[in-house]
Amino acid sequence: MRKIPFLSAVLALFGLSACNPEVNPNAYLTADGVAVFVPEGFDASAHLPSPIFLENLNPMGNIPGGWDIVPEFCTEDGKSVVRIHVGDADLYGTGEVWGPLRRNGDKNIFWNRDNGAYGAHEGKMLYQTHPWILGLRKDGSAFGIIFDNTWRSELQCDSLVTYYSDGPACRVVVIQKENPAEVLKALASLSGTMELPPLWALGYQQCRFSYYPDTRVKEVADEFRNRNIPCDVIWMDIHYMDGYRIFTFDPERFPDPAGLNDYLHQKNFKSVYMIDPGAKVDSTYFVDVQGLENDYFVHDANGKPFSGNMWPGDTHWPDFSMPEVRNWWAGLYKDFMAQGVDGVWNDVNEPAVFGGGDEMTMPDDNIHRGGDGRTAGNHVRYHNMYGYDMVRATRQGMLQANPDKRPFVLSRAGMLGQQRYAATWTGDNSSTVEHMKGSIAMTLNMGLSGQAFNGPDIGGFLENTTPDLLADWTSQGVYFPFVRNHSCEGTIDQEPWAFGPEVEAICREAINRRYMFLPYIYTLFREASVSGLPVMRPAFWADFKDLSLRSEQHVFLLGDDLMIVPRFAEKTSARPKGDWKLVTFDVEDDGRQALVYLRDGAIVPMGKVIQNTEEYTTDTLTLLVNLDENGQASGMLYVDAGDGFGYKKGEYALYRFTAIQENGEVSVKTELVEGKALSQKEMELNVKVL
Ligand code: MIG
Repeated sequence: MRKIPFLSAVLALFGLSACNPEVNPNAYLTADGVAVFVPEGFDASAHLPSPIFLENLNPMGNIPGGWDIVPEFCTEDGKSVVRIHVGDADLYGTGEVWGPLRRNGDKNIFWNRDNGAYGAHEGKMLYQTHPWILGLRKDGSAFGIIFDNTWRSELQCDSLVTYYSDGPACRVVVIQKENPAEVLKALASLSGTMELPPLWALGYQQCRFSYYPDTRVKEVADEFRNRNIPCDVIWMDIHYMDGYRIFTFDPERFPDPAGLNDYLHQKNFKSVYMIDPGAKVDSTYFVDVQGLENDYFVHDANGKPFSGNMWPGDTHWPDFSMPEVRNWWAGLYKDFMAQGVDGVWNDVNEPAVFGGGDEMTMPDDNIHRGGDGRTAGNHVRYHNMYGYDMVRATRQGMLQANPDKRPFVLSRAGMLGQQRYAATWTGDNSSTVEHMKGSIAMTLNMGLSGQAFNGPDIGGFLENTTPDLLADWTSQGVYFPFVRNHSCEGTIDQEPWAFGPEVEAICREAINRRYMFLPYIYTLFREASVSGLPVMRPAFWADFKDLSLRSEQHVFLLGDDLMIVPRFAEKTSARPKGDWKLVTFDVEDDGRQALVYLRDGAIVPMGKVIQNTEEYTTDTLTLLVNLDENGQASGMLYVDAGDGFGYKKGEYALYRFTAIQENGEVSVKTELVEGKALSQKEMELNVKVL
């Protein structure tokens, strides 16, 4: 292990204190290329079991010589500090943050926060906590750093990475691999992957705060079908509830939720409903009554149920750190899902509290009682885990209610490890060009932080969108993993047709393309669920050694094979080298659609335009082929039922297509590489060589 004796001296030169570093913490290897550094006097009861990891990090040997990413632990001004020298590596990841893709010189404050327009703390303190850095050296080799910590903390990304925590010193896990893809796979093997979502969750989704009453929901759904704009999901925000009471329906606005859901299902829509964590303080309301009877709510410093102000007025918050509370919470979904609810949206689970001090949350000295090996602790320890513990209970409840359906949960708050339970979005952005452009880096960095399934509110949430913004954001947003148009209460309409035929046509065409690329996108989701690789990838993914791509944050890749160039970035972006070919469509270019390029050597399977995923089929496909210099190309296709768990029992097919050009003729071979053919018919393949 390398020692850094000169470091203190160098730091002193810059006026920084190295505060008596412990240069030799207890350190060991836990897997190939994965080292665990344990600070002296490590207080396991304040940290373990870790929410981040699937298993204990057991020792399997010593750290090999030459290991150059070595944390140094110390305390300073009452904070636990970790410093790590990372040289001139480019830094990425760090979860959800407003700022550049390349994180060097920037910071994160990990204290999950309701942060409208990313206005507070310059957007460095958002809704999620991923104390994680992906480092990429100039030679293309890579490392990952996990601060195994839930306590309030702060990360400064410089050549000397500095991490400050309000809690006792935490373990640091360092991954070293030959490239970033291998680092993300190692992260996934430690922290888990997203479970394969239902296919419908990959479709286009329409939301607003809020569609009500139920007749308005039906109207919106009908508009999509009448106008031939593909759509899979309509979202129900808080106004469907009876006085903001979770697990209830407003008797006037939504008198017949099962009927509404039937209506949507008949038109091949799915419904997603919001469930917030807080329960209205109300002695006639079953959730509050049960929670109080069983002492399930978070305690204040005096050991009494804490109450604060939220949408329902006076509110209690379930203590999700307790296993019995999670079981109770899971059980609440049974009757709710039985109304024909398809997906669940867990919002404000930072938890946000109106009037809750500077950061709009509960007091630091509230008590979470823990369990399952976790000791009781105050809010400073449990805050960043609150959403995590909530959504794992939600997922469990959905599985109990519908054991044969893949749960779809969307969560606003998050924590590294939460990719196992829920998808996420980037919270309350604004309808501005700046936020549209910046949403690309945000979504990319979440993908580089283990959370493949995420995306922004397309069109922008706060403030009125504009025709141009909606057109441009939709045109690029359809290539994000999560594709949902959403806007705030009080803003003008933001549906694809809201601004007349021209914008509608642009949005329709973009959404059509989402659906045409679904065979490829679903294959990428499956890959992400197995390996932990992101669905949406930064441009530098095309060549880890190409230094010109390290800061490119507008052009991005979908998987390895498609490059997406938003129109605003057409002339200003860095592009990966290679013979990428423009994908053409059967319609005239409207000048707004993001440009899509196919990598040389790649085959991407495409379907026809469909109106929703109920119509999805892989019986007939177009294979887009871009032959490499040797006249060859290949690509993959994953096929399964699109929902349910048959795939876990082998009910899936993974195909490899290989194209070869010989004597001017291109022939394509299809091989089943995993699983089994699910259809009797052979796929009808139309080959389109670009
Ligand atoms: O306090 O449910 O980020 O998407 O529309 C605001 C209303 C609560 C915040 C979410 C937003 C949602 C809104 N919610």
